[in-house]
This record gives sequence, C-alpha cells and structure tokens, in this order.
Amino acid sequence: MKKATYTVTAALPYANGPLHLGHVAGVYLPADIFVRFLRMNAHDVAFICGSDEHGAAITLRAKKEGVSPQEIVDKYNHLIKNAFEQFNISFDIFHRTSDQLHHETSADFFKKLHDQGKFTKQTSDQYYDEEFQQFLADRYIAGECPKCANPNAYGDQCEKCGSDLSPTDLKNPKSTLSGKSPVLKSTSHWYLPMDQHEVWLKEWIQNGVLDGVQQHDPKTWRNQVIGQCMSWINGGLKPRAMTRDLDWGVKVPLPNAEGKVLYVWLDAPIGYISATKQWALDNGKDWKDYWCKDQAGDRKLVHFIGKDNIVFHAIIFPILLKDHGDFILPDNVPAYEFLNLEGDKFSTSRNWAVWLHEYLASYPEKVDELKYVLSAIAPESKDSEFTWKEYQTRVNSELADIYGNFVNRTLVLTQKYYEGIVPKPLNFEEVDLQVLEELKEIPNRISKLIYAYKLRDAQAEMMQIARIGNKYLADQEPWKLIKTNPERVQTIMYIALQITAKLTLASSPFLPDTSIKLQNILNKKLGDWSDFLNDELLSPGHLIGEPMILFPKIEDSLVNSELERLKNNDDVKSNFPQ
Ligand code: B3M
Ligand code: ZN
Repeated sequence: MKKATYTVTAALPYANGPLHLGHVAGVYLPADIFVRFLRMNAHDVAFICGSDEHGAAITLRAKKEGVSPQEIVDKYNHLIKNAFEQFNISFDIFHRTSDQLHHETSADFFKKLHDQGKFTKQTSDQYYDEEFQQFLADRYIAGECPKCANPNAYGDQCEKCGSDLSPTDLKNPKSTLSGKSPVLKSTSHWYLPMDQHEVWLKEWIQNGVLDGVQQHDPKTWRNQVIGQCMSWINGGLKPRAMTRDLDWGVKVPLPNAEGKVLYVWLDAPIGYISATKQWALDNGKDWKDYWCKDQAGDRKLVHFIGKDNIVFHAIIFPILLKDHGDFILPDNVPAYEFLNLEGDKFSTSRNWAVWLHEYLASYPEKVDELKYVLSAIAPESKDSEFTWKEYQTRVNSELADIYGNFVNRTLVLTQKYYEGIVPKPLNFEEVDLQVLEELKEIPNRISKLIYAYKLRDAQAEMMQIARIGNKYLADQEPWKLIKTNPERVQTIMYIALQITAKLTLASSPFLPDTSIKLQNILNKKLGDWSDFLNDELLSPGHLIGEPMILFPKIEDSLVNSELERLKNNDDVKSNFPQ
C-alpha cells in the first residue's frame, strides 16, 4: 500500500515576543513528535513553520518599544528561530511572512480571489482614532465583551471567553493607541462573505464530505474542534473584512488601494504556502506537490494550533483555499487547549511565564527532560498545568528512576559481565517469552495513538517499555544469579539489551537527543519504525559502549530558584506584549 503523504504545519508564532512553555506544549512539541514519527515510518512529509510578522500584534509592540516594526520582527524572528533550533524542533523550514516571496504569494492569492469575485467591497463607518489618525480594527480597539463582560476584550476576539468579535460589538470601546473614545469614519474594505459558505462547511466539518467526496474521517477530529466550529456556524457566520487601513503588512494588490493591507489572518496562513515554496526552492522540490489538488494527490494537510486559532484554520482558511480552487483542504486541525503555570494562566504582561529561550539558557542539557514533561501534561483535551514540582517529580521518578535506571543497569551489567559484548541467550523461560510478547504489542499501540493524535498516551506507552524492562531486571535479579547460574544471566541480559534497543527506537519521536545518545552507546542505528519487526535488534557478539547517566536528578534548589524567579517576575511587571 502506498504510504500517505503529509504537509504538517505548526501555527506561525507572532514575532512580537518570545515563546513560553504554553506555546511549546500546545503546538510545537506535539507537531514535532508527530512529524518525527511520520518520518520514521517513511511517510513523505514537509514540516512547515515561520514567524507571523504582520498585524497589530507587531505594530503595537513596536510602538511600545519605540522602534520600527521591522526591528521588532527581526529581533523576535531570530530569538524564536534560535530557541526552536536549540530545542531540537525539526521543522523543514522556519520562514517569515515579511519575506518578499510571502508578500508576492499572498498578494497573488488575494488578487485571484478578487478577480474571481469571491470578495464583496463594502463601505461602512468604522472606529477611528483622531489623535493617531488611524482606523481601529483588531487589537487597536478594546472594550467590554458583549458575551462575558470582560472589560479588556479586543476588536477581533475576547481572550477570556474566546468569542470572535468585531469592533462594533464592543461596549464602551477605547483606542489602544490613545486610550480615548473613537469616532466613526467611513472607509471601504473587501469582505469575505462567510455567510455564503455555511452549507458546505457544515457538511465538510461534520461528515468530512466535500462536493460529495469523502475527504477526511471526521472521527479523527477532536470533539472540541468540531464543537467550536459548529457553534460558530450555527450562530451564523458574518462577512469578514479581509483588508485593513494600515501601513504595515502585505499591500492590497489593486488600484486605488493605497494605505490598505491584507488582514493578517488572511496573509498568515498563506505563510504556510510561501514557506513551503521557499523550502522547495532550496531543496529542488516542487511546492505544488505539497499543496495543489492536481499534484498533491491525497496528501494530508495537518495544522497543529492552539484552540484560539480554530476559527481561522478550520473555517476561514478552508474557505479561502476552496475559493481559490487549486488547493487541498486540511485533513485535520489538531487544536490544543491552554497550559497554565503554577495555578495561574500564563501572562506575558505579568511575566508569569517560563520562557523557552530562558529555560534553554539555564538548562541547555535538559532538552529532553522538558520535552518529556510537557508531553506528559500536554493540554490535549482540556487545559492542564505546568508546575516546577511536577517537572522535578516526572524527571526524577519517571525519566531517572525508571527509564534511566533500567538502561543504566543493563549497560553497566553488560560491561561488567561481558565487557560490552551482547551475550548469547540460552534457554528462554516462560517469563522471558511473556516479556518479549508484551513488547511486541507496544509499537502498534504507539502507532495507533499517534495517528489518532493522542501523543500524550503514545508517550506513556513508550515509557511502558522502560517499566517492563525495569520490572524484568528487578524480578530476575541477574546480579544475584551471576555467581550461581551464569548461563541464566546470559539470557536475562540478552533480553534486557533487546528491551533497551526497543526503548531507544520508541523514544526517538519523544526524546530524540536521548535516542541518539543511546544509539551511539549501543553502536547501532535505530531510526526506522519497521526495525520493531526485528526481534533481535542487538545480536550476540555485538559490541556496545560505556554507559552514561541519561537524566541527572533535579535538585530541590532548582525548583526553589525557579519559583523564586517567577514570584519576582510577578512583582516586577514585565514589558512583554499582551
Ligand atoms: N500568529 C496567532 C498566534 O500566535 C497567530 C497564528 C498564525 S497561524 C497562521 O496565536
Ligand atoms: Zn468574552
């Protein structure tokens, strides 16, 4: 059977501030695990990301820092890109939407839709800040949310209840530039008549059917994603402006459109396409194989996102892709809930956050530890929480005491008894056969879970291999038998080494650095999921290397100093963006 092919995207982070652990746990790490697993299974995959460099998020940040938007995006594109590299997130490309290729790609996209009559032009009165001489859309305007009464809702969205808003929905609106009440002024924009798309969207989202053809299996979509989309659609979609009166962004490619740029949520998802184009150019590929119906075949487009981005990826972008006509639609939109921190929401304004680049600067050698903990607590189906205490417990009592302990014991005893040479097994006893049997099922369970986007359970299954190994050694006690029954020890150690090899292989998507370290020690390349079909990954006579401590214990002092740092941050207000 031909292997499915994939284009996997991870939400483009705004280049207006650093990434915190909430972003990592709920988008980038799961996407990376998914992609690493696909690659190990010989799926053709492109893993696409980049920074989102337009929109009010950027210009407001620039204003606050008193520098140009370009300086802001350069600074944070760099910071974010480096943090991803150091954290070993395996994007095929990390692009940026300020790039010329992106401007061209998104302007062409808009032009094609415009020329096909997919937009309607409307003139209306919109809020305007007289002092700053600027129209106030999106985050340029704030006021009370009509749905939940949050006094600080933005003109596009209430971050408290997640409602999708327009500036005119806000009660008591104020300009976020001047803080003053705005006036109304007439302006023209191009609107996407989303109301005209309700019928096919419903059928596509609920049943996975488009134009009478089954496109995806809706059972693989998360309930929250379908639920949120249906509640928007059933609430009635409204035409949404696809342009803005701003000078920072992709210029509207039409005559008489001076001072107008594309709405950031129109150009940002097209950023996935322009990033793919750049990657294809750099690697001698054809980007159309990854996006275009005629060439991509049944390639699966998968968007990893946070839950606040659902409407844009599961409703607006699919409308744009379908209207354009050339493109495939997403096969899945795995959206994550939010991660909290020490009993409170991550807050950039209060600096109540653990910043990825700061973590990496403090603990550059603890990349897999953080990956492990974040995957174990990932907010897959509901909000979850990161605490430093739990970080310590999971590293110490799971990674160190179970995983590390098992591997270390196996490697130390192999050196001690056999000078690093894999022993020849003699008689397999019932318990040995049982362990081998149990191990055979785990890779299939991991695969099923990953294809179903249940990465948290998949990682737990990987740890199950270490648990089985640990229990096996503890029950068999080779260190006691070595004097009285050395033949039996040969078999035990042979099995323990096979378990170690399987653990190394299964760890690769979740703990890639550790897996490489172990492959080096085992002196064996284990990067292909089909290696699981081989019962004997390490043959008798094969020479392995010296053991090392994989996961040093996390001291209380680390937990205490991190808690102290958070508390101090909370006292001294940060100047990071909202
Ligand atoms: N930059 C929003 C966010 O970071 C936005 C995602 C764009 S994905 C095309 O939440
Ligand atoms: Zn609200």
